[in-house]
Amino acid sequence: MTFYYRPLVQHGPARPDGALPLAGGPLWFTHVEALARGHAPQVIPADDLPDHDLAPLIAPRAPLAGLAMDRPNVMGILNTTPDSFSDGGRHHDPEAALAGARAMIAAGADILDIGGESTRPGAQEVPAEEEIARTAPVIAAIRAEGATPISIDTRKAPVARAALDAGADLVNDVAGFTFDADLAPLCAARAVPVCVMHALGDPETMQQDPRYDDVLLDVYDFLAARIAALEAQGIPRARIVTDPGIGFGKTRNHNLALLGGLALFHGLGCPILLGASRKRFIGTIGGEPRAEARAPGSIAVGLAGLAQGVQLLRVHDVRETVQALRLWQAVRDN
Ligand code: HH2
Repeated sequence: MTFYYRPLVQHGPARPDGALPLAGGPLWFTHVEALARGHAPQVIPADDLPDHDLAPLIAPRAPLAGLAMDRPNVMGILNTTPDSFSDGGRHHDPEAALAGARAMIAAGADILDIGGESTRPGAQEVPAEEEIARTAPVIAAIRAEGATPISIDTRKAPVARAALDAGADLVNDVAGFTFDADLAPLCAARAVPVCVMHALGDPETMQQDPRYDDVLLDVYDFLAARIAALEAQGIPRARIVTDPGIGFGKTRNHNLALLGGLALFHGLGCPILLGASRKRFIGTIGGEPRAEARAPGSIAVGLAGLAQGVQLLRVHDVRETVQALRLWQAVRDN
């Protein structure tokens, strides 16, 4: 039987002797929830864990793209697409994209994620040349103005290559490096960090009745296998970020199960990225049909992620998220 261990994450000064640091950061835990397929979960002392299961939960994470991973970082979303689900068309024009980037940096974004292909449910594939024309000039223009780290959100090697040439620092693939066999070797050769995300199926069909045996454990196993594959292709674990892929082939209940169990993914030994911003379940549960009005629900979900030690929050509403994050940290550290 395979066991999976979810640290029961806590914070604050009432820290018992022997409490263990979560991923080398300020959050800590003394107990874990032991999970196994087909068995009831059990809470056990963290000291009872085998060393090889405990080590990745507590080891400090290396900085990525110049960002410290012992604290939360805000990743601002800049979609240079005409059709993204919440900000489609706003940053399609390169001048508007640059203005959007400047505004996010001024609002406190630690890193920007530039995308040129919508991956909303039902979206169709964009040819690589079109995606390059949308993203590379914007990346070059942002890079010309300063050193803020830039991530390219693409599934395609030619798009990533053009983005890296234009000054991007990280490659974020919503297909978990399963879409284009040339993408992982490119990232290995350029020695850049990557984000590997879980998706069930492709954007065109992924929301048509997604099913899992156990969503939390299935996504964990997928990410573990993808990380092993990337390592075999020359990308060390220290350069990999993981992401459970909220909304990618998931029902509302799947999303909630992943959000509740997020801390499990620290067991992969990589920083965790959470991308829930403005997604459909926030509208459904929060009663807000307009994607652009979902900042409050998105922040609530983001803070729940931070309480579980997530290191990167991918958000549309940078100013609002940065404000919430500062207050959350101030209360936590008081
Ligand atoms: N979500 C979207 C796109 N890229 N990357 C990661 N790592 N994680 C995510 O959750 C994620 C992602 C979808 O959101 P958005 O970019 O706002 O919309 P669209 O795909 O329609 O452009």
